[in-house]
Formats: sequence, C-alpha cells, structure tokens
Amino acid sequence: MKPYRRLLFFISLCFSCSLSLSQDEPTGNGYKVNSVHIDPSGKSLAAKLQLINSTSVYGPDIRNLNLFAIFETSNRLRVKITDTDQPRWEIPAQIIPRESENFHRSLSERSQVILQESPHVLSISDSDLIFTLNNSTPFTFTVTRRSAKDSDPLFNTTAPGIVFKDQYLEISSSLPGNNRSWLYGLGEHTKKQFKLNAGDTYTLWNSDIAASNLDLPLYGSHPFYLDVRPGGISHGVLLLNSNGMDITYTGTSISYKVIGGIFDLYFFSGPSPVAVMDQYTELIGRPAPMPYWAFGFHQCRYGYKNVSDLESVVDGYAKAGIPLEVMWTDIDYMDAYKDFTLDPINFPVDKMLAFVNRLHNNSQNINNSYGTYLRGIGDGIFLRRNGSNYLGKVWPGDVYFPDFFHPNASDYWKEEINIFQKILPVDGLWIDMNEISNFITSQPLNQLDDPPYKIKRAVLEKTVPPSAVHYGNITEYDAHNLFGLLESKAAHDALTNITGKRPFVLSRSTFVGSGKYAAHWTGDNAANWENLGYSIPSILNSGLFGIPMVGADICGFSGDTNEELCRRWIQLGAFYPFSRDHSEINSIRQELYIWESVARSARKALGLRYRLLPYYYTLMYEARVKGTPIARPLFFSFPDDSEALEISTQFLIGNGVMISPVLQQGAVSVSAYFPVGKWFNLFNYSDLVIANTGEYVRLDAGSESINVHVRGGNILAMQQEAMTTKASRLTGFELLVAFDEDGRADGEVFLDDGEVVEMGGEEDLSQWSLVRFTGSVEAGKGVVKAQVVNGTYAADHKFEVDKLTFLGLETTKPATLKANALYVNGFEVSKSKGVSVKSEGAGRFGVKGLSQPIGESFELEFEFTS
Ligand code: NBV
Repeated sequence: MKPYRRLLFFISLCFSCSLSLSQDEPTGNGYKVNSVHIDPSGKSLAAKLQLINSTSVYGPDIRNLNLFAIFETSNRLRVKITDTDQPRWEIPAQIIPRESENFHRSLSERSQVILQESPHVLSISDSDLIFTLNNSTPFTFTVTRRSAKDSDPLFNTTAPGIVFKDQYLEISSSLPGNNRSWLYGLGEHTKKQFKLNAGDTYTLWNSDIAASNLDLPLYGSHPFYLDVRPGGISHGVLLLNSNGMDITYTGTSISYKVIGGIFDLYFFSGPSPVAVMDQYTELIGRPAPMPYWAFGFHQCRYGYKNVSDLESVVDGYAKAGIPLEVMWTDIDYMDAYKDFTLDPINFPVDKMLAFVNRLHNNSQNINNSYGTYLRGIGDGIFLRRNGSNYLGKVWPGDVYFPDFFHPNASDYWKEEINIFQKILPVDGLWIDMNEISNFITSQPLNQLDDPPYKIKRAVLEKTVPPSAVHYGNITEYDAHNLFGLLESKAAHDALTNITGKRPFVLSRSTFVGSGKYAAHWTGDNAANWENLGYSIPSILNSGLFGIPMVGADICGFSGDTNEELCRRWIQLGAFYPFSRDHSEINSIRQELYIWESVARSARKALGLRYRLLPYYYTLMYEARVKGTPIARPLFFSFPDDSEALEISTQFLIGNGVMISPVLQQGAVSVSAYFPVGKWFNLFNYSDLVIANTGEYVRLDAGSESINVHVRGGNILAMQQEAMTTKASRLTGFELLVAFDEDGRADGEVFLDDGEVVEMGGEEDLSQWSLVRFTGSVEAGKGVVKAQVVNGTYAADHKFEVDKLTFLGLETTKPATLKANALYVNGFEVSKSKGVSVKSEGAGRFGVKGLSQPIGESFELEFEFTS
C-alpha cells in the first residue's frame, strides 16, 4: 500500500455615471452634539448628533444620528454611529457575535438627558484607552492612550467631521506620520511590502482579480489595521462594516469612504502586536484549529487529466523521496464543472475510490439530472433578483448561487456534502470563486447596482449584481463581502457534523472572522520572481486578519515556472503555514520531483519543516487560543526595533524561528536582518549570528539552501522527518534548547491526535496535552524544566523525548565544552545504559537515548566545563 495520502475535494461556487466632485465641494458639513449621557459606571456614553448643513453630493444626509461609545472589555472600545430614526444594515450578530447590542438600545432611550461640559471623556481605570467626544462644531472624537498621555492620539477624527448618507459614509482620522506610526493590514491586496504605503487607497470589495495584480481589491475584505507607534506600542482599529469601501492612507491620515451600513469602530488597546491579535480575535472569532495532516506538504494542479495522472504524481513524489501528504483535485474531477459531481470518464467514482483507498463498496452512481440543483430549487435556496432566481454564468454555464442567509441553506449544503461524502469520502473542501465570481456582468437595475459614490472597483463587475436579494430582503449590496465567510461557515459546520472530525476548509474569499472556519491561500499568483517576494506580505496579512493557516501557490500559479524559481519557491514555501504547490492548466508541470535540484531542495527544506511539525502544530494551538499568527512579521517578537517594522522579505515562524529566503534570480547570498540576539542556523545548529544590536548580515545562500535560524531564548519541540505527518508523529522527540545571551530559554508543545474537533477542549482532558519548558544556564550548570499543564494524552500515548540539544551554552564566546553529568529528577542518567551526552560543537552538546516521557513533569540538570 502506498503511504497514506489525502484527497482534497473542490467546490467551485457554481450552480447551475458617476458624480464628479469639484475640488472645493465638501462631501459633508458634519454634525453637532445635541445631548450626551454618560453611564454612571463610566463605561459607556450615548450622544445624539444632529446634521449641521446638508450637501448635495452622494444623496441626502441623514439628519439625526446616535453615537455610542462603550468599553466592551478593558482593552476593547467600541464606537458606533448610526441613524437615530431608521434601522440600517449592520452585520447580523449571528454572523459575528457582538456583546453590547442590547445595551446600546437601552442607552439610546436615556440619552436625551444631560449635556455636560465639553469635552466628554469616557475612561475607566482598568483600560488604557480614553474616549473623548469634543462638543465642537462639527463634533469630533479622539481615542488616546492613558499611559502615553502626551503622545499622539490613536484616532482623531478631523474636520469637516463625519458624513452620513444612505449610500455614502465618510470618516477620517489624522495620524502622526512618518516614523511615529507604522500601519499594517487593510486587505486583501497583493503588495510589494507589508507596511502600508502612504498614498495608497485600499478598496474593499471582494473580487475575482488574480493575486498577481498589485494593489487591486482581491478576494477578501478586512477593514482592520494594526498601528505600531514608537517603542512598539501597538493598537488595532476595525471598522466592522461589510459594504464596499475605499480606505485612503496618506501617512498623516486615514479616511474611509463607505457605500453603506454604519460606523462601527473597534479599538484594541494592545499594547503589543501579540496582545492586539488576542483582543482582535477575541471579538471576531479565534482561528479554527487545523488537522495535523494539514501541516504536511500538498500538491495540486488545475489540469490533472484523470485518475492515473493523479496516481503518477503520487508515485513521482514517492520515488523522489519527497514527502507528500495531500493530493488535490481541482475542478477537473467534476462532471461538466458541476459541484458535487464526478466526471464519469476521467475521474469515475470507482477509480477515485480506489485511488483514495476507501472503497465503500456501494454501487451509487451519479445521476444524469443534477440533484444538487433540483434540491436547491425545491428548497428555494438560491439568490434572487427582480423577482426570480438570479442566473449567472460560471464554469458549468448557467448557474444559480446558494443564499447562505436562507435558514435552510446550511442544512441543504450539509446534505449535498453528505451525499457526495458517501460516494467519495474526501478529507477536506476547497471553496473557490466565492467572491462571488461570475463570468457575466449584468445590466444595472437600480441605484444599488450604480451607487452615487464609485469605489475603485465597479460593484457590478463580474459578480452577482448588488441588487440581488438574499433571504430576509438583505441585499447583495450590503452582504456581498460576506459570501465567502458564510460559505466557509456552512462548509466547516457541515464537515464537522458529517465526519465528527476537525474539518479542513480552504476558502479563497474571506471576511472578518473567516479564520474561525477556514484556511486561505493567497489566490492566483504568477510564476515569477516578483510574486515570490509578494507572497511574504500576503501571508503576513492573512495572519493579521486572523487566518493563520495560509500559503501562496508554490512555484507560481499562472505562467511557466522554471527550475531556479521553483527551487527558491519551495525553499520558502516549505515554511508557509499552508504549504501547497499549485499551477494553472496552461502552464508547464511543476511537481517538485520534475527537476533534480528542486527535488533536492524540497527534501532539505521540507525535511526541516517535518521536523518542525510539533512546533507548527503548537503554534496552531497558540493561534487557536490567542489569535497569534503562525507566520509573523519580525516586529511581533521585536516591536521596539524600528528596523524590524520595515522588513517584508523575511518572517518568523512563531516567536523565534526566522526564515530569510532568496527572492532574487541568480542570487547566492542574502542580506538578512537580525534583530538583537543570538541566532543559530537550524539546519546545522552552528553558523551562529550574534547581533548585539539589530544588524544586517550577508549570509551564504547557495542555490539549494535557505537560511532558517532559531533565536536563543527558544525551546523547540521537534520530531524526525518522514514521508508523512503520521510517520513523523510516531518518532521520538528532540528538544532543542537554544539559550539566549542571558542563559534563558522557554517554549511549549501541544499534542493531541490531530483530528479531534477541538484543540485543547475543556470537556475531555484525556484528548490532549500541553507541556511548558523553561531552561536556564549559569556558571557551568544548566537546568531544563518541563511543566505539564495537562499530560494525559502524552502519557497515554507514550510520547517521549529521545534527544536534547543545547545551543548557546557559553555565556561569552563559543567554546568546546565537556559534559560532566546529567540528572533527571535528581537521578544521574549520564552513566545509564544507552544515554550519551556529548559535545557536538562549540557551545553545544547533545543528549541521546533518553526516553523521558513528555506527559510527566521533569527537571533535567546538567553540569559542564569548558
Ligand atoms: O479551479 C481553477 C482555478 C484554481 O486552480 C485556482 O486556484 C483558483 O484561484 N480557479 C481559480 C478558477 C479560475 C482559473 C483561471
């Protein structure tokens, strides 16, 4: 039997004159404060706002507004501004649960009472944020940081104040500018650099635009940014709004021009980037745990011809000795590109079943009439426009689109997946084209299809028209950006329910909160050197948006790749959280075994990735509980290093593993930035870089190698490389203890079976383990402690540490050391049979043959002399 692989199944979402403004004409004249009520607890404030003067552009102004400000938690401030008299579109709380909805309503009833002296300050003692409402004409508000009183405000709305019309909302804040504020986020866009670029406008309207295009609105919408101020003091800002918008960042200001909904702003106080992510994902939903196998290597291509083509790829990987965990099928497997069907000629069910080695021996077959369509019609599940189902065109030809707002939609979707699952039990779902992509652009029907303010993407273009309606009369105009999120949720819930296991869903389109349900790939990049580089900002952005399981198409999707590019791409891509090679039908084949040098690079880079699987998986757990991205910008670990804030060509995996890839054709060295610390090459544990302050170091990067360093201060739990994640999981553990300049290190490891639905669930403690490690070394004596937070799973499954490697033992310069004695829980083990303690080079020694259970707390002491 071939090594166990997985088959991923693909669902493509297919069922069957602008006003010009003269320079000086304002879009609005702002509002004044009519009344303010501050709750006696000091936690919330409600104000009535009144329009000062109307303007003629973009439609009539809304006259009366309610403003609420509330500390929802000590580190989260919400500022919501909406129409006093008419309900308006807001993202339903069932989609993204919010806390203070009812509270706002009750406050608004009381808010006519007091008009205190201006300014009105909202501050609570346990929050670092302060909200100030200025009773100026027009009114403005600011958010400041208590602990940095005299520093620049975090958010500071500027004259002429806000504009609030039915189809046009505008709000701006001044920013302190260059070297006093660094912004990241606002996506999804492909960008040359991670840091936002002054002068850019970010349009948010989910679009099927290839990721190879710089600075255009891509598949997802995330109106969230992280703002880092001097010293690394960070906060986050979310405008929770699903309507189309343009966000312009000038460096000294940010302004939002939104075509609907309300202002619902959230401020997250940080003060570290990691804390902002914790606070942000606490609101929008923590990232979905991914199955262990999903961290293996994936191979995909649009254009695999038939089952034997798939088989030959699997064989190719096996022969080349390159690990392959997941084999994907793109739309090619479908019958005339219809969801939930199999092509009876090239991908017949029997061969597919044999291929995935899970034959259920039932004689089910695909029916000629398209059941998914018929059942959808029966349930009235499709999106409508102008009184009938809206007919679009995608791969199969004429199609209808399921309406995930319909109360029966998730059951319908589950049933379709279930029916298919019974025919072919696949391991995951890939949902593509869910922006929603449409091959046709319909004629405008009304003002929704042709809004007065034109965001920088025609809202009608190649999508379902904004005038289409969802269940409950929700217009596509308002809900467009939510489609991918809702489909991800439906697919995630369906898979969990059907399989009883942790689901894997890969979605192209995303919105705020998508990470709770799905992984993401960055979309259709191109096989060229520029796109190799862009992949770093793109994956870092996804992490910032709360979708840590992300990767770019390795070796490039469109256009022909080449040996050198593919080699450099697998060297980098082996370390993406989601590592998948994928290419387009018209491009040459690019499986990693095709070129010898690529194969050698793949074995090397993926070999290290597989050794790091326990580390990646523990980072998945950290993402699950705290929202910290798996792939992080350097400044997440070094927020006060202003150079780190600029780096877009390197990234960190977790806290302390740094990837410094070659991104240029022909280069055999790389200039890598090293924040302060001791950095050890992870391939050979030596080639130490000691950075006394942050510094650039030129590193060799021969054509088949990539630089990966671990920073002193980290303890990594590693296992042995293997051809599958399952085989690797069965090998003994190695603890890599890399001491920092102060002789300290820490780390942790999370273990479970890799597919139980929750990660670290509270109900059944027998299903997982978490162990924390700390280490210190001083004057020839070192100690490593393992503190078991929950050890049941590791103990039951007899996970053991076989090997320990200590790096950076010397406190001054690297020296060859002699290990004298090793004790575990007070017993000397260095003389025990099978245990060896040896110097393995300058400043480092290795312990082998240990058999120390991970599920039990232990204390390991060692003595050495130089
Ligand atoms: O299904 C084909 C492709 C897929 O391979 C790619 O990853 C998606 O982003 N899909 C887009 C449809 C359009 C291909 C031009």
